[in-house]
Amino acid sequence: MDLSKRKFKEDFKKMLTEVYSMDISESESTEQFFTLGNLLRSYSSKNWSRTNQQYIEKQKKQAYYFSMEFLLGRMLKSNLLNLGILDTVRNGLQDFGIDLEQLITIEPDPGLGNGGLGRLAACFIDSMATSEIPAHGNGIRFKYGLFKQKFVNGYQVELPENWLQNGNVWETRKMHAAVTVRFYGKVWLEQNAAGVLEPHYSDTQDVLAVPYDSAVIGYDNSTVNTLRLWSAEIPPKDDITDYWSYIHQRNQIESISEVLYPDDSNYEGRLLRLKQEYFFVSAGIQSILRHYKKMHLHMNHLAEKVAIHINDTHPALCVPELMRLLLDEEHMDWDHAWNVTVNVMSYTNHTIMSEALEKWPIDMIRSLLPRIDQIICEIDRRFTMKMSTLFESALVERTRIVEGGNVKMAHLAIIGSHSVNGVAQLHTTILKEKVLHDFFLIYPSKFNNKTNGIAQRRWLMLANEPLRDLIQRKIGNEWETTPTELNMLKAFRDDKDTLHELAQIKQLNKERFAEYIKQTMNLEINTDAIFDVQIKRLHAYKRQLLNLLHILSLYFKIKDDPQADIQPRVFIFGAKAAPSYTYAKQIIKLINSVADLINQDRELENKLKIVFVENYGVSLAEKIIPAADVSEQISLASKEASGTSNMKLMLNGAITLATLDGANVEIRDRVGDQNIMIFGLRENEVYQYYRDGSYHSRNYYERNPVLHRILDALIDGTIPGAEAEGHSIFDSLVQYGDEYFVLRDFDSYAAVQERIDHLYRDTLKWQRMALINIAGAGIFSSDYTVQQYASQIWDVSSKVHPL
Ligand code: Z16
Repeated sequence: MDLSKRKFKEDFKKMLTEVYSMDISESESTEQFFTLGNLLRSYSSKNWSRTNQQYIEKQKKQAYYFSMEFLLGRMLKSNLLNLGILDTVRNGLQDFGIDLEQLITIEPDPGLGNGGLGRLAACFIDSMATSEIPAHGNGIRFKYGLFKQKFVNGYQVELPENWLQNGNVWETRKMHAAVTVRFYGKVWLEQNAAGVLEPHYSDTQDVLAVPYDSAVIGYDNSTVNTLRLWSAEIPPKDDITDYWSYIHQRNQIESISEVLYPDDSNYEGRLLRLKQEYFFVSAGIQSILRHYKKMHLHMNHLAEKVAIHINDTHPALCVPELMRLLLDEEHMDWDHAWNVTVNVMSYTNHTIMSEALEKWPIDMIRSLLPRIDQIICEIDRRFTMKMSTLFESALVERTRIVEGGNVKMAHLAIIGSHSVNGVAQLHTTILKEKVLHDFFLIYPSKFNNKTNGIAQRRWLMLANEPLRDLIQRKIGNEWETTPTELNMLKAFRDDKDTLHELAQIKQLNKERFAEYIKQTMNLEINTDAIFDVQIKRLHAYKRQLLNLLHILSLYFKIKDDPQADIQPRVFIFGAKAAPSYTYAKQIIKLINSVADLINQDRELENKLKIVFVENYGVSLAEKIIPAADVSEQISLASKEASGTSNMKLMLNGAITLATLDGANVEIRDRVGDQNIMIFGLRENEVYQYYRDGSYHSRNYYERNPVLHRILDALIDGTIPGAEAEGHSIFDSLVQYGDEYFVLRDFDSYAAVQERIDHLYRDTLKWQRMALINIAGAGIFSSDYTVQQYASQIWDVSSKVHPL
């Protein structure tokens, strides 16, 4: 948008007096932040209503991204950037003596997600608006986001994240758009006057779903889409007979949108979680149908105007809920309703980890959602009947929805969708060949790949302004909306000046991060050291332990020979563990104890440090990623569906140290073997071990002296404070088979770590690799990913055409 500094300053002053009756000199950061937020809302409001108007006028097909999680991160700077007024506002505020970077920290980081899946949804809505795709987000307005992590004596402690405490400046409550969601009760079918069976309900518990809308502002265009998050409230009543039971009921209802479940790739079969899933699914679909009806088109044509995306199985009840509405409210017959539903729905699978697969006891669904239960059973019956004529009965049994008293949500999502996609090439191949092979035999054409992506606006333009400036000076700014243009940087691969500048920028970012660590953790880190970063949820398959064992090997190397020629390293960890995931919490404690041991050892001064940041999340990622030299992507091959921090770190010039897992494979394809450090078992080797059962981790302990010593350190008192954890982790690796092949991959990992140690000493060579990584990262923009969803899955329009 066009905005002069003078106009902005006038607007800002005016808004401050109007809202707070304050002069700038009397105002504090909080008032200034809310003033700026409100001003941005007013700047984008015209485009917001115009966007919606145009969707209606042109009867545009719209996509709705249903996701339990949207891990947005702070929105102030992002909105300023997308509106094209970041510099104007920064300068204007400066004239008032206000520091934008300080104001930014006033905004709470809305952590409405666990990790990759939620952050992907946030990158997608940014990219959809930027690519002018008519698509919106639909989710839950959790009162409490993902818990705040504290370390107490090295142990993770969880505290509530009350992000709404001071209000959310970006949202608008839309009371007129509220809908009712029914739970429990009895349902029966009765013939109406026309002889049609209609459902009747009694004793239901009704919940009012109230939407809160936020603007999703496109970058450098006039598209403003909507993120609609639902809040659960008690329906208005004018006949309250028992006050206390009313209060009780209100609390019960409000608990539905109270808190995000803190499990990443792990399923918790709680009733409240099932309520959450149905709540936002039912509210979202009712609201979509309400909107559709304004166009006065027949319900048979719904799929021409509406696409609904099921992000992982959490919203899989979309399938029976749309069926319910089409059958019961719109009086469609089953076959037409089913045809419409399958054409509307599409589903993304995000993991092959079996513990993540949602299975709900059919009895639980029957009591909570009696009508949905009937519909699921009918879908299952028809599926089984039809497939029995086409496939062997064992395959049909394996693919049924209702089995062993449980509803398999992935099966429901696959059967009820026209598209099923994985999130990286390797992941999609594994789905087709292994995990979902039965379904691939039944529905080969449903399966497709959409490799994940990241929003280069947040992860480069905002997080790393010095790098953005350098790129702009070298190749202009075409890449901001056509990210593969970053390829042009390759022309500078042998340009010493550019490589030196790149090194300087990395150094600056490392110094900034070191300063932050000094301030927040009172820890000094050597900025000449290699900053080696592993930031992701704590999960055994991601193998933070492999990283830690290698750190211990360096520790012993230096202790044995204080003069050892080792390039100094700072190992940076950021990770939250699910509160119920005991093993992951033990690993956190162990890392913290090793950090204490190493960080306090004067002999290791400047050579080895461990920084385990508390409360890792989007805001911290924005500080860490630009300062990273090495990107640790070391999951056991086949287990990480895609990974997305791998892409963010690459885009910021870190060198990837990786197994050939998830999107790492595609990163390798982009940059070539010389510019990435690959190690470890390949996916087929892992599966081979599964088949022949020939992996015996104890042999690695017994026959590898280096490993032997490291593992002994876990149980012989070398690491003070983590005796119990050390024993338990030792046992998991040596005694109980080492499920994720940590010991098997150790040597190969240590070997590439040593290569990194040597490579880093040649700054030009290192920066040449960094540059090739930055140049090759454009393809991993979520702009391309959503453009492919738009054209290949949703059939909705988009500005830029896919590659
Ligand atoms: C999640 O973050 C992911 C998978 C899942 O089943 C549940 C959650 Cl909360 C992650 C994958 O682990 C990761 O590999 C992938 O990059 C990310 O989803 C986005 O697809």
